[in-house]
Amino acid sequence: MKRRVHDLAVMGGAPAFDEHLHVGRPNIGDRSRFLERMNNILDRRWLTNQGVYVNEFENRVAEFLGVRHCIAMCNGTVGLEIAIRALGLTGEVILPSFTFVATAHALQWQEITPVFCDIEPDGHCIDPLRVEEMITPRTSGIIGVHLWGAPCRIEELSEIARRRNLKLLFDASHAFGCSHLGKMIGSFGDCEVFSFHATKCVNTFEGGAVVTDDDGLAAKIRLMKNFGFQGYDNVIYIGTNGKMDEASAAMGLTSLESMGDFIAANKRNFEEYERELAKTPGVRLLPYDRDESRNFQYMVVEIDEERAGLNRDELLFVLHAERVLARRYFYPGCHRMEPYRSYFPHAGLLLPITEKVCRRVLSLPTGQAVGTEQVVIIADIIRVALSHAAEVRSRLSANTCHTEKV
Ligand code: T4K
Repeated sequence: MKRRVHDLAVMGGAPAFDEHLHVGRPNIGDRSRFLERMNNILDRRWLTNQGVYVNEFENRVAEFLGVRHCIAMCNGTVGLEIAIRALGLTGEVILPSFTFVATAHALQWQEITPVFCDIEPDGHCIDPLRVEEMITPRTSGIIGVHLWGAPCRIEELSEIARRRNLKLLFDASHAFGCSHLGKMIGSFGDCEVFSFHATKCVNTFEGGAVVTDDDGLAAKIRLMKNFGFQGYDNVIYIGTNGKMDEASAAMGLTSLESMGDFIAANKRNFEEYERELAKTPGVRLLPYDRDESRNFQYMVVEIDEERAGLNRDELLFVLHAERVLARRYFYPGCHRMEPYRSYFPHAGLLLPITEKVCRRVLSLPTGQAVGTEQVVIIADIIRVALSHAAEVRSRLSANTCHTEKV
């Protein structure tokens, strides 16, 4: 435990942990069940191309979400790219800048202009009031991102999309297992896209899925993810290779079976962080709706420098020195990354909340690899550092603070 400021590693103390503690350590389900499935794959000699496990995974996901169609993908980014193309998006598409860069890249990759829109300060999702202002004659759609697993303002966005005749796609990469008004995220908008990357609550190593209730759209997406093949030798559509393989689906099925345990571990960690940090000045934990299902996959705090005494980057440095590899998800915002910062150098002028939130957010380690004892230590480091902010700051500035990866 770090009881005194001089116990902190940045002040000369020993690091709190022997090994690095990561954000995004994968959850591993029942190992023997996974290996059994891997043996079955090898026995069947059917490794990819819509195998038994991919079919089963798609059916289980669709059933769990209550949607008609789930099309498994090799990753979430390709899922977004295919969904964007299948929806016929062109020209400009409105999306938040405060997201993982894949959301913007999936558009730009197809030479569709991402138009960055500001977010709401509380939940960090796209602000429907700002969306309306960004619509031009070239706008063909809106992409909402259910950031941290909390839903966007789905009703308001759906109403705008309907009234302005725009397509509505949700990037639900963070929201598997989360609900909105009692309905699982997955059934909103024209379609929704999940990521099952290793760092997600339910993972398939690499993987993703597009889910929809629209039969025609689903048929198109299915063709597109398999080069446009309809039966042998017959290509009826432009397509790409977006297929999930059998090993990924085996991991996905195993992961789904343990999802309850994964979420319970995340929730337990969230509650521990909440108990430990609730009264720490300048540290805000994002609120969550207790009436809805949440996966607690990301443990996000906002650091208000004025009240905390240290800024987010100084605190990040303190944590890294203790071997706690907290992350600045999603800094600095897509609009400040290439190629967007060159294309739209003034985008930030319309994104005041994004700019502010980007400077404040910190993602802390959680998931099954992190226990409550570790959470208590991490919270302790934060509290001790902030309650001696002036001393810590002067030590950091003497050592010239570098906040990049350690
Ligand atoms: N939309 C949104 C809103 C997203 O958040 C994402 C992905 C996507 C779209 C695209 O979906 P995918 O195409 O990825 O399916 C990571 C993930 O790679 C990415 O999937 C995720 N979002 C993003 C938020 O986080 P990086 O660049 O931060 O990854 P990296 O390599 O720094 O790893 C993150 C941490 O996880 C590290 O601290 C180490 C740890 N880790 C990672 C892996 C892969 C492990 O401990 N074990 C592992 O196997 O993007």
